[in-house]
Amino acid sequence: KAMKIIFRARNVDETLKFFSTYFRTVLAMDVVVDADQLPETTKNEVISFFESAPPLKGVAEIEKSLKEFVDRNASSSVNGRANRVVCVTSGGTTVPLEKLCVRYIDNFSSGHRGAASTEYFLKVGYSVVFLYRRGTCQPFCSSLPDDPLLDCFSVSNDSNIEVDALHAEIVKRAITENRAAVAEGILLKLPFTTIFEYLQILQLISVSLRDLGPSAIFFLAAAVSDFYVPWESMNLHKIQSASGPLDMRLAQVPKMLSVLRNEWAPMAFHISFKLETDKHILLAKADMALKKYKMHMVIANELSTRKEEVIVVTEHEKVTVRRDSIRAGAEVERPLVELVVDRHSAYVKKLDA
Ligand code: PAZ
Repeated sequence: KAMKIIFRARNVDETLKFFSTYFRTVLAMDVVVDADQLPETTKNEVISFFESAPPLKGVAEIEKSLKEFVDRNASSSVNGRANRVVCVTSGGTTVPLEKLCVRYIDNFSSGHRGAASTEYFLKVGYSVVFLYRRGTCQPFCSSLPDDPLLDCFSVSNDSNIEVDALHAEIVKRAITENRAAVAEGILLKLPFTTIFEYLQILQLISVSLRDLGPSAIFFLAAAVSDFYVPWESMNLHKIQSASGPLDMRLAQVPKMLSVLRNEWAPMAFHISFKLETDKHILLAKADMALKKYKMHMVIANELSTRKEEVIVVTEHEKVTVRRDSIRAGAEVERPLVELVVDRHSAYVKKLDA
């Protein structure tokens, strides 16, 4: 049975765990949290995160490419596209343990969700800034084998390199569609590795897209670390094992979702993701994120079933979106992006009215 619980909590996570052990599924939970009990996301925390972060490499280049991208896509007549832009984040951030980094903590994400969603957004007329973790899945490449260079190509008798007949179609499609999107200026790819790079580039993107107002979507599918080692307290050299067990304190990453939502791009349509392994707390956590960060949508998914279904949580509805299991090659990202586009259009229309 569904039950709506309203409570005042000191520790929301603990209380949620308590309820979920007694009731099989917590469907909705209105949480009233004392402001002073929340881990404070003050402007100062955010400022000090950025001030103490290592300088972002290639920042002028990134700003230039963003400016060109926005100039090209801000007008509604580009290739018949309706100035709709989405920033898709994809893959996991790393947390370096040393400045000259040998070891790091990683976040799980193959980047498939972000790459596949990018393809569908492009198909329905959006231009995409794809902020992705280096080495993770790329748009138009999901059908390629893991090691395309070694698996798809052979050296012929005359020492030319040829694509094997078996893979010719998918290789041709990956190359032509990717190059066409980049050349047309409707796909801008920006790579990151660390949590510092991710947040620094996300800030640059959001500030660049701010003038697009409600026409821009943030589709935040990347798995972002909650904890990190502040740069100033980080070892320069490789941590040595001779001094015994490692005792390290991780600081909390400031909750940038609130800053993105309220300051960096306040008019945009904001979608965050919530991944859990315990299905009993998934929806309540998604509900909580929706309210706490004032997201327009939170997309809830469980680790083991994330390729089959997701639940789209908004203020007014919870919609389960499933992969069409009858159609070969069907992905859950297709109906998901269709739903996002529908709700985004309604949002733009409402603000325009
Ligand atoms: O990248 P992928 O396709 O393997 O997985 C996608 C995902 C689970 C990382 C994404 O859907 C998601 O939930 N991202 C946010 C994770 C989080 O709660 O931090």
